[in-house]
Amino acid sequence: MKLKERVFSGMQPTGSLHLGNYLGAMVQWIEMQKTHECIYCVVDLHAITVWQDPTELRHAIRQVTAAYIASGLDPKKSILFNQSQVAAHAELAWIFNCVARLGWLNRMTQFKEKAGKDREAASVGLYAYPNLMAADILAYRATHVPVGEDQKQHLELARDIAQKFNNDFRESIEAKGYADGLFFPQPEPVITGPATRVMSLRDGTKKMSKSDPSEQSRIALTDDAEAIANKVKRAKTDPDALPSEVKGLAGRPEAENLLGIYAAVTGRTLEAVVAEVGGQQFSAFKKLLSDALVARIVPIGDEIRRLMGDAAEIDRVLADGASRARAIANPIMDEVRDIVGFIRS
Ligand code: AQP
Repeated sequence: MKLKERVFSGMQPTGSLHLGNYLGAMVQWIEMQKTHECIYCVVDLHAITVWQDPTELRHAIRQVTAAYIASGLDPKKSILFNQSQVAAHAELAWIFNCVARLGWLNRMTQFKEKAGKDREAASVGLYAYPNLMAADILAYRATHVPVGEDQKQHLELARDIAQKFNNDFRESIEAKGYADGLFFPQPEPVITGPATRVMSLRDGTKKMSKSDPSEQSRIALTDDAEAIANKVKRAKTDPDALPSEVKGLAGRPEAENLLGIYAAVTGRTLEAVVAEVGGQQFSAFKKLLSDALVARIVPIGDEIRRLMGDAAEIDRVLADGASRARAIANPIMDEVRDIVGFIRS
């Protein structure tokens, strides 16, 4: 990829980040900051699409920021801030609410999953969530979005919104000197983390998630060695020994998930770890897995706790990031206002 490209991504401060967030997205974020201009956001506006206690939300915003830094994000190199400090996100989201079609949003599976049976009681924000996500990315005209597999559908919608905006306002866009009518880029998903879909430790068919009521379903980045060992020990398995070939994982979602996690945290392929542990019972393999997780995750948790000891410093990092983010988004938003036909002073 060329250096001109711009990266945007974010995570919700809805609780402690977990192994899925880390392996599905964060590892890729850290990789991309070596080669790209990167903007990484704590998406607090997204978080309030479901109820958040204000005191807990403030804590979670700082904790997710600390987790970004503890995982290897360099706030001097990358731009790191919380979404609500940059008004462009909410403003562009409103414009996109008027560009996106109801039929497009009706197809979003995440809304269906999160709203559950009582759709009438879900917030309007939860429904319009993908429009805000498109605004997050396009307010910076970002070209690449490193995410886990579950965000693929939302990214496709962001691409549709960019294209419809470019088509709807083609004349205006060309009048501003964009000869090709391309104001917004088509943002590309980068779904290449070491494990793009980490599953629950309690059910190999369900995504590991912050909002799962069972703490046992996920490894939090703040878990200590004992908690990690216990969760791995209690992780759901099946009665058979581990297969000695990858194809032997078919129809065994828990085995596939645990081996996938082991491969990802030790930086190897699934084939390589199957060759190492094939034929073992789960009990022996779980010891290896828990040692590998402890070695990788516990130092991150220790660093999160250290950083959380200085809330003022975290707030300072967020303020600095927000001002750098505004410097990119504000001129883009001025152009958007002109393109749409608003008057500005
Ligand atoms: N289980 C997962 N495996 C791989 N990647 C994952 N991501 C989330 N869960 C997994 C990726 O982490 C990034 C941030 O996600 P988010 O916080 O914005 O919200 P989410 O996708 O809805 O994550 P959660 O943990 O499931 O949160 P809740 O429970 O609050 O909804 C994204 O790139 C996502 O793909």
